[in-house]
Amino acid sequence: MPESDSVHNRINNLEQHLEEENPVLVDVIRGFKDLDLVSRQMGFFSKEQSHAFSVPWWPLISVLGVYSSGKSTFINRYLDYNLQDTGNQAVDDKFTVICFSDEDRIRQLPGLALDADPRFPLYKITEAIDAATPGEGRRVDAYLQLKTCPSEKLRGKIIIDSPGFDADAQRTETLSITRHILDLSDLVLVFFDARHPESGSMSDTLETLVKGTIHRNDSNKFLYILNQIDMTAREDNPEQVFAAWQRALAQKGMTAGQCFTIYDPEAGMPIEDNGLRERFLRKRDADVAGIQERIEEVRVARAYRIVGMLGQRASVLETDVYPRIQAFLENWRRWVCWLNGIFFGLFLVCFLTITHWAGYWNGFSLRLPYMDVIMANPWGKWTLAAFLGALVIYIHMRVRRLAGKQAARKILAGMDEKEGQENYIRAFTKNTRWWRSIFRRKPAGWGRRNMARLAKLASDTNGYVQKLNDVYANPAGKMSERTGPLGMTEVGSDVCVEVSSESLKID
Ligand SMILES: Nc1nc2c(ncn2[C@@H]2O[C@H](COP(=O)(O)OP(=O)(O)OP(=O)(O)O)[C@@H](O)[C@H]2O)c(=O)[nH]1
Ligand SMILES: [Mg+2]
Repeated sequence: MPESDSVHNRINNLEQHLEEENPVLVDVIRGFKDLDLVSRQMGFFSKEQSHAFSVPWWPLISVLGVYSSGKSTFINRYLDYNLQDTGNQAVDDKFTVICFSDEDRIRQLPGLALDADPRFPLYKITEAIDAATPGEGRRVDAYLQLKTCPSEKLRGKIIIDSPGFDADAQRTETLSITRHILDLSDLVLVFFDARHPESGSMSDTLETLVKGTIHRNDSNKFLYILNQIDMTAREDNPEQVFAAWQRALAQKGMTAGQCFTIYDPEAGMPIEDNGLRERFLRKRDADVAGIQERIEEVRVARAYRIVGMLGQRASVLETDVYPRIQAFLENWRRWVCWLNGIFFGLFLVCFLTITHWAGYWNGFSLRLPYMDVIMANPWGKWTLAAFLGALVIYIHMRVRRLAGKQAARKILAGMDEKEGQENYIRAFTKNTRWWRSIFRRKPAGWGRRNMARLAKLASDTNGYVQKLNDVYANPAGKMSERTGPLGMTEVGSDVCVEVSSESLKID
């Protein structure tokens, strides 16, 4: 069964995007297509489904934090594009998902574009908004927008700019989207404002993005950034401001984490004193480079993770899906045999009792009324045989369906995960179609050709890892000690620096 036209187009589209941004992954997409084919032949996937749609192809870097702390300014500087509006009042009231496009201009699209497109991380976000406030999902455009930008820095990643945390104006929907984004993100930059260390927005940010996240098992994807540190140059007291900030973080339970102090030399007031400016710039450049390195790392880590996912999906088909379908088939077979026995047994007993009671038996010979007439007709016995045959087939078919439902209920009840059960139901239905013998042991789609396909996928996966190594384990050797076999989720996620006031001193 081929994929539907819309799936075909979407995958083509994805391939084109990846070709521009990360060509190694184009081969990986082909692997996913093979997996789709096997899944469809097993009946596990419909024409509308594809493994490629549930893969987060682009790593997500989200920028959150205090309002007016320079989040948008930082993104503009990073991308080298004047993409986001900036200003001293709360500027952003929406989340902006920013992704690469090689079009020579910036394009702005409504939130609906994000909700409806599985390539984007906020696919089906309306459901999360609706869960927070029923009916509010319709207003998705009020919360989200999409911008595309041709900045080279965006290749192979997605950045989300967010509205600042504002103690008074925060809405449940915004918090619910924030939580969603935190879960999806590979890296979260939490911005603080060195100008207003006591603001309500600051305490809100601390509460939600520090206290609420330090116990997550992915807490090391959070980078804490004290921005606009240039403002301390006038008083020359960056250490004091930093120490106060650290105390505020520690009060919320954070004792270790990655902290950076930065500023934007063009957005702030120029630092007159040459020596002071040099000191501030040196520290700032080192920290900005540190942040950029983390951003680069997540891109690489994500590419490996996607290859890992391909191998993992193939093995799930073999180790989870296949045994479940087989268990279903065994169950079904047993039920069909039992129910056939019961139905036909009952039928026989009823027939014998009624004919006996009606006196049609003479010893062991049965003389049914009209039998002579039927037998005398040249077509009579064939018609009778056809009628009886059809009756038997009809009963058998009903029994197969009933047994199918019973066996499916049993297998599904034993499954912990409730998601994806409709896929199993589809596969069960395919395996019990009327022409399939109940004695066939192998599930549909599990022929020699598909088994070879899966085996090839497993070996290709290793090849993809090697290709990624060729690209990323570059001569500088920066990534090489962290790259290993499949599933390299640890790349870029294991950095957790002890923070001391000393290590963050400017100079
Ligand atoms: N002094 C100084 N000002 C900065 C710095 N970075 C940004 N600004 C200024 O701070 C103001 C707020 O910057 P934005 O980038 O709009 O801040 P934001 O966090 O995106 O704000 P919201 O979207 O409203 O939450 C702007 O006027 C910037 O010019 C910095 O490093 N130092
Ligand atoms: Mg902003």
